[in-house]
Amino acid sequence: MALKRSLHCALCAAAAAAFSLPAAQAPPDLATQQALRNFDEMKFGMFIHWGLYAIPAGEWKGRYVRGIGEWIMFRERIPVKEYEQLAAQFNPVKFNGEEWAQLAREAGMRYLVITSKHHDGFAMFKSNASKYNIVDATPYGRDPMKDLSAACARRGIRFGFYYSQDQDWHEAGGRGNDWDFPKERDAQPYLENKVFPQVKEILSNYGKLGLIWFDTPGLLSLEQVTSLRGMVKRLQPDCLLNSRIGHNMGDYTQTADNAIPIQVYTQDGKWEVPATLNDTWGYKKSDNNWKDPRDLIAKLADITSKGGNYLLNVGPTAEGVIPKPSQDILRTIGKWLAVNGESIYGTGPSPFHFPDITWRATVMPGRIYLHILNWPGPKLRLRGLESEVKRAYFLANKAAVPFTREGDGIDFELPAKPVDRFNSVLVLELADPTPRVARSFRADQMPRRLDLFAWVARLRGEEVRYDWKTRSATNFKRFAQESNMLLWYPYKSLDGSYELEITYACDDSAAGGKFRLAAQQRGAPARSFVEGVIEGTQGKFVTKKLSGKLEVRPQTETITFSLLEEKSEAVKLRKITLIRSL
Ligand code: JFZ
Repeated sequence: MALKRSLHCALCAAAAAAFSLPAAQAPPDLATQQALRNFDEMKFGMFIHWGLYAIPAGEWKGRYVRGIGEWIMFRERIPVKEYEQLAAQFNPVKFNGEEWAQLAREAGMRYLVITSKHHDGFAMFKSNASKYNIVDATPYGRDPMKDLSAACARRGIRFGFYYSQDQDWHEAGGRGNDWDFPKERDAQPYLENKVFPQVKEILSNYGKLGLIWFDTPGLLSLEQVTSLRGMVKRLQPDCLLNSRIGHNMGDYTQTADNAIPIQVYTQDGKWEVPATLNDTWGYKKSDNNWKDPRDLIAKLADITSKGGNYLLNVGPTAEGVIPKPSQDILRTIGKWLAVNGESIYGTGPSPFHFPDITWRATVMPGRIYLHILNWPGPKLRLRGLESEVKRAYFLANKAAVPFTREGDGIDFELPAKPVDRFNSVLVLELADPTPRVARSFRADQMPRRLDLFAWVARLRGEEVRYDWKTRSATNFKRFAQESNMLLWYPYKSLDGSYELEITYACDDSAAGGKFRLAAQQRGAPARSFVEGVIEGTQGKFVTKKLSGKLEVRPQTETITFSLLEEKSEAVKLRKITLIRSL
């Protein structure tokens, strides 16, 4: 129980921090503004979680450990003295910085962020501030970050470091380790002796850094975070800082892990979605729940069209190898980008809101790219575009697409089969440099009936699955232990009282379980929720109205779907619909 409670608290602090917005007080300085523009153009980056946790790889003393792999020390309450011994075994002889950077390049990734020090406190670079580092404490005895940063520079890939500034389970002054150290902690000596010197090292010894990715801020004071930010900007004025530095001191916003805003989100500046290819960040040998490249390619278009960047993670093994399935997935995405990159890199977000999951849109001066993610059949109807369309053609093969204006929309005549099996990009050449869109279709106007599709939700928990064929999420196992659930992130786009519909399918034999739809606000213990019972539908998709209303406010962080009883874990949830009360 104690274990559970403190894990929960650690995650709470992390979750609260993820929603802090970038410093809005003063406009960013010129160096930061320019860096943000470059960052916005890149769209797609590689995240790498690599550390000692790759040795146990999700198993401790022969037992499987649930949860993300890099948290194993915390989950198992492994004493520092015991965990430290992993360093003596760490010998990634197969590491090759050129290969990693080359993979990022082939994937079409424009930047790369790697863990310099994760919560376990072990530095994956040569550090004079702490002997607990890869050069001084392992048989490997070399600094892989030297090779990797140089290999990235050679390929024009922006290089950045992840650094866990607050949590450090190896130090008494770091947050998180209450099994070795007293609960009372003095962060200042830890900051002065480890964090500040190490952050100075990573800023001084690896060339220009595109960004430093801080994480799970939690408990550092405003003064402490201010000095951390000041130090970074003095050493490298155009090094960006993410919002997980804490106290709104970041240059751009991090969403929660794998969390994508439901609609276009631009009013708080630039943001980035960190996401996994399976269910862990650090390597876990049993985790083979690989995401479908189709899903990742579609998510890249989804995120870009909403104004964000996508940071996709790989977890190399203790030998220094990026798992083959990860490599294959990334190269598949890279092939799509090699043909369709024009519709992603350097584009602006959609001028439209999204009525469903058929398409997404990105823009360049004089053109709209329609990313067709779910093939609609022989006709695609786009409503609300007032600009004259001069020409429409597929980016992949330049084949012209006939279209006619009809009422408030344009009907495009599509071929029988998608041009690309993942995302067929339709280019619209406009008479206007900036698309003119009728007011009620604009990105900042939500329709009265708004569908929240399962595909747009974050799937939380190791068991929940999304099925492209039925366009639904299922397998809500472990409802009590791990809160397997779907979460949607409205990011200020909703305000009001909403009636609800739910579209799902359930075999009669699995019917009867209670479910809950909830809207949760930051810092507010009371939340609005509506409950219902999953009724049998003989396996067919049906839409049912719920009784009760959901209160959603601009500051609502998440709308969630969860099952309260095991019974109906096989329910297939396609979407919930919010209908704004007048
Ligand atoms: C953090 C780390 O604890 C984790 O190990 C990994 O490095 C990940 C990228 O970041 O985990 C978080 C941080 C924030 C949230 C969730 C997990 N959040 O805000 O929801």
